Amino acid sequence: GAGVLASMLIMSSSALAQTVGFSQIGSESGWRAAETTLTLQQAKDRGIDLKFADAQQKQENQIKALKSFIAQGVDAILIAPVVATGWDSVLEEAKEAEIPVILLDRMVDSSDDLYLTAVGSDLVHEGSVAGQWLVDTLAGKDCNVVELQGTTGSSPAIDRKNGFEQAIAGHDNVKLIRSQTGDFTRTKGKEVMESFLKAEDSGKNICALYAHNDDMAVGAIQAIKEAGLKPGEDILVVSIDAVPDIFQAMAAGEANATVELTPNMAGPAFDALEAYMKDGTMPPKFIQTESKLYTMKDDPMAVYEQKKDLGY
Ligand code: GZL
Repeated sequence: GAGVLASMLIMSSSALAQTVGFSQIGSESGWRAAETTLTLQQAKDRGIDLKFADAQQKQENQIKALKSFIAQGVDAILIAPVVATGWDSVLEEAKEAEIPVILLDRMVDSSDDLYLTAVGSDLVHEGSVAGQWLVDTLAGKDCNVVELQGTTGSSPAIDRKNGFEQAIAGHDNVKLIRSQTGDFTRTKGKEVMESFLKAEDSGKNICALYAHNDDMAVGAIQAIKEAGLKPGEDILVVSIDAVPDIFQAMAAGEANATVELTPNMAGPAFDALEAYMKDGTMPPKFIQTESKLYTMKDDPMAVYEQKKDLGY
């Protein structure tokens, strides 16, 4: 009867968001693939109808996806914003439509009243951890470092560069001699490393590589080997993400250190969304995930075994 129908309506309106639009950057790295796997799994486990849109690393595709989610009248939006700028107008449209937006793993320069919360790591800290590891490992030895940056204009590329430079500042033995974007991909990482090696006396002038993610490092390791040098020894390799393949490289002595980034951004995001949808609980504007340094001394094959089936 009417009573039952009414109670069902009340239940459904106060229940968790039923439909969530997810604008994902693409599948540029193993880490990104794992984040997608975990987000889809978490939505399924929580009974959320997730509308998934892959932007192939193009901002205009993300903006199109958000406009479409708004037109569909989704209950909430998740987005991993490929770059930090250019979001104000579409985020204002979502706000107008009273659709909460949650940022995953990258930040935007828009005012924080245009999103419910952002879930991610301290990207500057990650760069500092990588830089400090290199400073400590060198122990005063002179070292020319080359850097593979992430996607130009993305918050990880900006922040990881800044963090690394903060850590090596004041250590004149560590010199950053070349820095260029590898767009977070293995292919570009290999290509750019090849150009660095050619430009630096076939790599004899390079002592270390800092890559903003493991995928670019894995591509660069291939280039270093093809140049007849030993990655992990002739050229130290430090990067970020802690994907399974970097642990295989470490076990082979071809990579030295990585800073872990959890791919589980959706867990904290959906928890915050649930609380907000249930009774309007406002989450903090930034929900920080942990970063952990792994080196080749941390039993890399054991870590590889733990991570290899997590959807990377
Ligand atoms: C960082 C995240 C980065 C990963 C890369 O929070 O946005 O994007 O480090 C991915 O692997 O491309």
